[in-house]
Amino acid sequence: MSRIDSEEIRRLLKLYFIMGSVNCRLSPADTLTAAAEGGITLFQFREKGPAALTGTGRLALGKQLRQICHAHQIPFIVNDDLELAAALDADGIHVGQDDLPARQIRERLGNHKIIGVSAHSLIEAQQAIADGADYLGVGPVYPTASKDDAEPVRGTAVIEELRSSGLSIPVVGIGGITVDNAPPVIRAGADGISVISAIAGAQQIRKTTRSFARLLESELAGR
Ligand code: 3NM
Repeated sequence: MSRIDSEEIRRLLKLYFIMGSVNCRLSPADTLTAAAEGGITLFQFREKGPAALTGTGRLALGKQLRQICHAHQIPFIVNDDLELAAALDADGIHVGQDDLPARQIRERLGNHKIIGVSAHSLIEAQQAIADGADYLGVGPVYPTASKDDAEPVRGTAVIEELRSSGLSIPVVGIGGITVDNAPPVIRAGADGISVISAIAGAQQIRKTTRSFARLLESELAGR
C-alpha cells in the first residue's frame, strides 16, 4: 500500500488537537467530543506528565478517545509510544527527536499509517524527511505551559526557513497558539496549527474550536 497522499495530510493538519487527561478541565471524553463537534481535523492522544494515566488506565482511555474520533471521522494519532499506537491500532504516531526514528517506525507500522516528527531546525526537518516522515510539527512558536521540556521559543522563524529552503512537506505549528495569534503561523507557511490548552482549557470548547476552524478556513483560502 502506498503512503498517504501529502495533500490529504495537509488537509488533516488544519486544526490538530492534542491532549491527555492532565490537560482537561472536563472529562477527556467530553473535551474531545466538544472539540470534534467544533471542527478539529486531527487528534493526538498525548498522555504525559507526573499525573498521567499508565498501563490499563491509559489503554482504556485511548480506546475511548479513538472511538470518539472515529465516530467523527477524525484520524487518531498516538504520541511517542509505538507499542500503544500498535495496541490501539492508531491511524498514526507522532514522535520527538529523542524517540525512534521515523524509518524504524515505518518498518513496524507500514505505509498506511501517518508518521509525524517534531523538528526544531532545518537540519532536523531534513533528517525527518529523509527518514520518511509524513509531516513535521514545528515549535514552540510561542511560550507554552503544556510541555515541561519545550525548546526555546522560535516564533515563526523555523517555519519560514523550511519554506524558503524549498521544503514542501506538510507542516503544523505548535506551542502557545490561540485564535488571536494563529494567523502569523499560517502566513509563515504552516498548513495548520496544533493546540492543547487553547481548546482543552477553553471555557466553551465547541465555540472556541469553531472560531479556530473559521479563522483557519479564511487564512488558508486561496493557497
Ligand atoms: N510540543 P499548548 S509545544 C506538545 O514545541 C508540544 O514541539 C511542542 O501546548 C513543541 O498549545 C507543545 O497548550 C505544547 O501551548 C503545546
